[in-house]
Amino acid sequence: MSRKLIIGAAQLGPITRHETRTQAVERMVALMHQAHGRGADLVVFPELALTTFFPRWYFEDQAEVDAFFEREMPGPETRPLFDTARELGIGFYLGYAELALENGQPHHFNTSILVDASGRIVGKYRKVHLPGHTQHEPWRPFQHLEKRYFEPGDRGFGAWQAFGGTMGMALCNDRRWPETYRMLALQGVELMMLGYNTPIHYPPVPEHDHLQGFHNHLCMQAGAYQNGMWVVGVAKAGREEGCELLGQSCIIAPTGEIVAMAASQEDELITHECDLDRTREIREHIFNFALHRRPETYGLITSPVA
Ligand code: ING
Repeated sequence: MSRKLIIGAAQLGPITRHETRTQAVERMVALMHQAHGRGADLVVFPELALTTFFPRWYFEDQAEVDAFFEREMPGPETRPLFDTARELGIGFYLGYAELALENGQPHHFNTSILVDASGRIVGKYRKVHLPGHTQHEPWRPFQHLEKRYFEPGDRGFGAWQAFGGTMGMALCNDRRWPETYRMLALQGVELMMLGYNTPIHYPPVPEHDHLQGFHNHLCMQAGAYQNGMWVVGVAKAGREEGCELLGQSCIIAPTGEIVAMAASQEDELITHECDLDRTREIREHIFNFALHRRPETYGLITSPVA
């Protein structure tokens, strides 16, 4: 029996600072209905999909920062996503800012969850690679304070049996690091999904601004091909609070081919029928890990930087 999944990549346009979670959720529910009309089994939303990308601003007051975080998932404002999942029989990936109380202590993570077609959370991932900086750097036209507002993910890279296959999750900057894909592939992941918020302007190296789209696809296409995995990358796109965010959400086959891509910088659904068994032509041949990998020669990769 073929294991074909119809995947929806649900790109979001800008979310303004004062847009409510309810408004953002309404936009996402509309995209889930659209996906249902195309027979989708799973819809992937962006990173931090419930609010504007707040790490672009420097906040002193932790209460102001915490206002962008979710203390419960689902909560009253996000429950309609879970209800819609159950009603339509569609799963979803959601990126959001997680405020977790562990041993009575608050912890802040850049998080994604995987929810199945019955509305149950089957997996949670906390972003490993946090880009940006921790202190206010006024020389920048906008900040990128993920290292200030989030703790590094404490759960590593996970794999979950769902939707008839092995699913994996990542978030934004993770897609630039080859280790992300390999860690998932070594766990048998056949389809990995990730959301991103990527400013076109990269203040430390502005000469790369015109290459953001190229680098975005380069990383995900290479990761897909070198690990024989479907890769679904979904943007928060467009001019958000004065900051241009890259769009070009896409679905990439295990061959590295982009099989679907968004054409706008707004809310847009793209879909593709992903045959999970197409991972085999790569995993059983050119990147057959058991036959060809030489981990005994790769020790440096996991040793800390000297
Ligand atoms: N955003 C960016 C990303 O990795 C960035 C940060 C932008 C890094 C441009 C390098 C160049 O896509 C997040 N949220 O990680």
